[in-house]
Amino acid sequence: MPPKKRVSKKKHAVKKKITKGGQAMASNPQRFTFPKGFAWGCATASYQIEGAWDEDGKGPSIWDTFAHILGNVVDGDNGDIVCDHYHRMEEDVKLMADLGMKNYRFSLSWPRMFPTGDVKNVNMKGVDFYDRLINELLKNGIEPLATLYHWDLPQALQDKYGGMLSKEFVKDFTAYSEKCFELFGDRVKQWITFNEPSCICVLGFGLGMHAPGRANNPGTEVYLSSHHLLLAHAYSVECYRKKFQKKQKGVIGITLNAEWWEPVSSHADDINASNRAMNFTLDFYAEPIWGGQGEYPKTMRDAAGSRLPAFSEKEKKLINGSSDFFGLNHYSTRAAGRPSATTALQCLPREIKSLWSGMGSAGKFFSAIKPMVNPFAASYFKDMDISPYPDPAGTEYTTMRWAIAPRGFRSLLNYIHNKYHPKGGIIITENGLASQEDTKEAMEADKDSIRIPFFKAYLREMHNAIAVDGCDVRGYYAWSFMDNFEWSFGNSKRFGLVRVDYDTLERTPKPVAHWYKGVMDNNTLLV
Ligand code: GBH
Repeated sequence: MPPKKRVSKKKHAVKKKITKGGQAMASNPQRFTFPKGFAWGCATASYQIEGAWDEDGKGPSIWDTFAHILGNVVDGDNGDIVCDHYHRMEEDVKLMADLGMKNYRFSLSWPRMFPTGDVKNVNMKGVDFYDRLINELLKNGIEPLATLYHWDLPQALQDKYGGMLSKEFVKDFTAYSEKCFELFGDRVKQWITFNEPSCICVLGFGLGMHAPGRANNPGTEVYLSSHHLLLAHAYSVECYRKKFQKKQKGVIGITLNAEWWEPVSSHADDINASNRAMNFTLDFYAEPIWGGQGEYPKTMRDAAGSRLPAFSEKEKKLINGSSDFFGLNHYSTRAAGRPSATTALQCLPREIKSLWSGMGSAGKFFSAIKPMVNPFAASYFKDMDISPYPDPAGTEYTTMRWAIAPRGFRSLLNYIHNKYHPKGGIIITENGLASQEDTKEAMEADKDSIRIPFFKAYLREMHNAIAVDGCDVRGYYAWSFMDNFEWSFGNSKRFGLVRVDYDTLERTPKPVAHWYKGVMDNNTLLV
């Protein structure tokens, strides 16, 4: 057991359970059964696991380029090999089946199949890989859920017209998605267009922390890239619905990421700030799709003015209702309050300062915050106009420095359910944690006393949201099947249910994987 942390008893009852829960099961565990047909599984993404970055005709993606530049990723790690899933796919699917997976969410690498981004130029070896993966999954009784875009844009399209900054992206993405429906839609019945628009646009075009690494014009490029992304999503969904859905009988949607933002006090200004934080992160992408009007949140339109492009009447109709379910990735909770000079600079993901100082890339940090502190520069962060505040005393963190706050998960589910009532329900397409407690010795001793309590607490709150609050949640995918390339953090953060030894590439299920199998097999959580 790790040393006990300071936890204030009254305010953090749930957290107390986390530290004490451990492996030890109470003699009379409580049973929490999920709705019939609830979909359980796990998730990965192409660039994070596949490796084989330039093999068999694959073209480079913007993440290949970004990771190959020293100073962008911790320890100079990259996705060249990582888990080598490309060469070990059959073995990995077999392990998934052994671990009781019923559903598997993976992503398709656009440049592996279409090296220049153009669908007229197809790389059959890349197509063949996903063909085999899908067949292998089905053979093992695992239902595939395919994400079309999990961040690895063909570099060729970035070079050609600036990627998502250009409206040309919309038609290229739509054409790419159509090809995927054609190629795989006979077997893939669940599609996600984009994984986490907010990460793509805010981290990629606002902070430069993700590919394509831009931070110079966060007052325009965050909005422009988001706008094109949403249009690409809407046209792709229209294509699926018009040409494929009736015959293939699948569903298509999008996955948004969101922290739950809590007001730091009950003061009206702080409550207002926490609402703005929700608007600028989640509602930015959710309102156009589920808000009924096909429009961005009013707070955002007011703050950004003409820097936030407007949808035409035709586009509004197209985007409104363009998702058959609400895909949600959720990891943590933060506190927001009215802007204050001393906390303004914290309006960054919590981990970012440690990231850039740890890499000796202090320069990147300063260039990212420059537009925020320059009174003449426009910035998405200034438009948001809030300050994040420190977490409540006693908060525990994962190794990403994200607060462990399971109750925020329940609040977020209620927020989405009550605000949007998404048809097709909410599917948790990612939730999980990075923890360092994964040495072989610890695992052999079945000592994973951080991950299991984390999942227990989060699943418990998801059950509350469903059974007590009436939220319509239909599925849950743990992030991630195995340790993998954690973007700017490289291989240093381990999110896997399965451990990967990056020297030998050996896979070893962590204790949490066996525990999770029990939950999935019985559709029931024991606490
Ligand atoms: C997901 O993104 C990705 O889809 C996946 O590829 C990735 O490996 C996984 O999660 C784990 O990171 O400082 O509290 O404001 C994660 C989205 C965006 C979640 C930034 C945390 C900042 C936390 N993340 N956010 S906070």
